[in-house]
Amino acid sequence: MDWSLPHRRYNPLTDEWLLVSPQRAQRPWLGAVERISEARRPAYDPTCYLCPSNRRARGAVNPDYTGVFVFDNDFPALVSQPLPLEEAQLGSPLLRAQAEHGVCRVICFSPRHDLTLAELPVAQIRAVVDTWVAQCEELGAREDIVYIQLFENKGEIMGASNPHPHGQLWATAHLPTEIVKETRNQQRYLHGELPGQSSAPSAPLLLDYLHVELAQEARVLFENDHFVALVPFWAVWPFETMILPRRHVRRIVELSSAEREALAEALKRLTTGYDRLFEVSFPYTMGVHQAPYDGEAHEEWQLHLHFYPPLLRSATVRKFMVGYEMLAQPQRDLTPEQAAARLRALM
Ligand code: H2U
Ligand code: ZN
Repeated sequence: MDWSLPHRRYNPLTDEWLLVSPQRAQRPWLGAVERISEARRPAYDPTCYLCPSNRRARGAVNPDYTGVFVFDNDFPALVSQPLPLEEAQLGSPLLRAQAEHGVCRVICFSPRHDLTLAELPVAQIRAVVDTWVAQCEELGAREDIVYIQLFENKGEIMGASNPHPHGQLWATAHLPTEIVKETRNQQRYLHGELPGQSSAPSAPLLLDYLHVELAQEARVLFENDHFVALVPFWAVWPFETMILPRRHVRRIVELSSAEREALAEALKRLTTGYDRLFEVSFPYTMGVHQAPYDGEAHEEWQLHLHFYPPLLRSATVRKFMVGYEMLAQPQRDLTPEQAAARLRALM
């Protein structure tokens, strides 16, 4: 196959296809140009609701914290008192609704208003990883919680409401859609039931995938003792990446101390590399995907992190997921291999 011609690629994690149109990468751009604010921020901002000792929007006062600080979101998308979870009776199988409840928390990565994850020392990123683990241990033990989504929305372009370095967690009583898809397809892979498989494999989908990528090298960005960063073969966003553990790890709570340290190093290296790409504090949505906390073993699951950055060709030109992509399927011009080559040189 000629990879410089239009083709489609399969995402086995979601059972979805992606259109790749490499010949189109040179098309001119007369559209929207983003404004990236690069003003230097103070280490402490008296008007920031995440800075230590400041008052938040609903009156709570932050402690004078020095490390990572977690609090219950003052404007949560979910409420935590368990509601009856039965289906509403709406008179048609086409009208389905269920009560949902859960926990929404904000995780401040550092007391420093002016730093990003990329700019924090590895020891502080390690403290963020340890906080993620502690939160999952606590919430994962709850009977009423089956999934914990850890994430960070970074940059105004991604809708982040405050530049103070922070992420969030939303923990829910139902599995969210992306996790349902990834669970189903990892299960199908382990049973040898994904399209193209002739027999059941001995390892989970993403562990076998990692070995393919390490052998082919074209999409690998860097490796350390316990993690590998790569541009997935089926990446949708121009500079989309994943971080994968080398061994079979289902949930973040299973990581050893050395693995947490290695994850912190990988996060530091990937985010600083991203910042060099367009010489701007690189916006993205990133998050941890892990097995449900529903009491099942989930041997099919492999822990991983997704980074979905919106920028396409410069600090100010972003990719839009509109038109054909909203109505039909995602499409990209730059190939994942081209993106990997550019990123690898910066890591
Ligand atoms: P984002 O920047 O990703 O929007 O995250 C900020 C979160 O902080 C957001 O979910 C919460 C918002 O509800 N928040 C508080 O909990 N308290 C506040 O005083 C302001 C913002
Ligand atoms: Zn702040």
